Amino acid sequence: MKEKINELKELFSKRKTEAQTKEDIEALRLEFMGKKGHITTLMGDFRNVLGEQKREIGMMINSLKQEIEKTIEELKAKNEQKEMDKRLENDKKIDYTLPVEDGVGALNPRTILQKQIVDLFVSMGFTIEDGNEIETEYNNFDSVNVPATHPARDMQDTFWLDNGEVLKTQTSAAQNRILREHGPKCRVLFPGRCFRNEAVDATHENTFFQIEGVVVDENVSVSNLIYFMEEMLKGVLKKDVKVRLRPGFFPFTEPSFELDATCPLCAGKGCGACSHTGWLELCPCGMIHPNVLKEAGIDPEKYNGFAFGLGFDRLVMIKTGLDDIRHLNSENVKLLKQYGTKI
Ligand code: FA5
Repeated sequence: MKEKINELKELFSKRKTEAQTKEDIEALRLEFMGKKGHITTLMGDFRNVLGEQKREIGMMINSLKQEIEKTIEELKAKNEQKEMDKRLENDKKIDYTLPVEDGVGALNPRTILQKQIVDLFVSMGFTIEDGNEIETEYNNFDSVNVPATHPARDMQDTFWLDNGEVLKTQTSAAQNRILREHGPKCRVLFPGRCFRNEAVDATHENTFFQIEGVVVDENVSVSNLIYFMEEMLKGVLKKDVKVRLRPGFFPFTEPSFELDATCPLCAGKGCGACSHTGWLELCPCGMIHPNVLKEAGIDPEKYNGFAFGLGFDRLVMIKTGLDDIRHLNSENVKLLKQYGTKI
């Protein structure tokens, strides 16, 4: 039996030098460790060893088995490293500076539209600010007059983090911070990504974009709001558009409105896109609620203002005729490039 073990040891030494590829190593493993392998057979024979020899032979088999297992693992690791080096060496032969056949991606139509809107508001004296994507519950809800018990919270179900913060549901989440920083005489525009726990369809995404604007001063009126909205839409749609306000409800504005614009596709005559009404619902807005001003340290007796929150994924759809909002979050570069040219 001892002789047999030594023979196997020598055989393994010879075989291991011949194992060059992944397949060779696997064949070697099966030859020695497989169900019908040499070591399995040896273990079977071991049952017949008697008395005193049992301990010594048992130790020899065990030591051989461990050596084979260890060597096979080492061979595998060495081989993987060799293959990785080969792949890296081949990669070096790729010239990443050569022009790509299909071109190099494109700006998302949303990004192009955001830049146009931002430029328009800058020309009207607005400062541009950024908002956080993760917000405190206070900023997203309480600071804009939506306490925990307010039913309006149900309309903006969102993703909550373990620490009690939320993925912001609306750009209005930045209102309190911005009003505190800019004080009572300000015109600020703040675009941002918003998140809601939505049933996704052609016009609803769980991740979408809004552009919010606030103007605070003495004697701000609804006419001022209409003026800025008309200017923005004329600039973006490159058409003469009229706007109208319908009553709406938001806890952070009073009065609140839904702003409609004359349909840019039929110039208000009525078509499929506007359900033959001649109007498109575009942008919720209103006069900032005194509680919101007070919460931001602004005296509502002396100052007032308006705010609007434009969902601009939908404006992209209106402007380009894109039929499904989900394309805007897709990786379909070809389609996004094509629709980007329509902005
Ligand atoms: C708001 O989010 C308010 N914060 C807007 C506002 C700001 C009102 C300031 C008054 C003053 P609303 O939930 O309606 O309101 O969303 C505003 C816009 O975001 C919608 O008109 C729509 O264009 C867009 N929007 C909302 N939810 C989604 C969604 N799931 N997918 C795509 N766009 C959405």
